[in-house]
Amino acid sequence: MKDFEFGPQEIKVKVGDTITWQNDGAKPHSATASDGSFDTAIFQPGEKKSVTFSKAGTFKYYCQLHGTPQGNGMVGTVIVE
Ligand SMILES: [Cu+2]
Repeated sequence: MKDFEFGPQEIKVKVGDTITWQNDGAKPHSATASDGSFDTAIFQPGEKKSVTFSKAGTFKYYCQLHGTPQGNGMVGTVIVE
């Protein structure tokens, strides 16, 4: 993540995989699932947070500070296969 986007914006992983978000921006950010299934909480520049995906599905997520659960602003998608 940077200010103010996730890269890549969409990622495909397998069930059981772990995604690590690294905050390479100058502002705090979060990766928060729109359906509430995961949340890194807000974390600071230079920090990393990991989430393991144990269920298949398409998970939209957003930054609590710069996006919305409806998909506006700083948002991304995790596809778990
Ligand atoms: Cu943010």
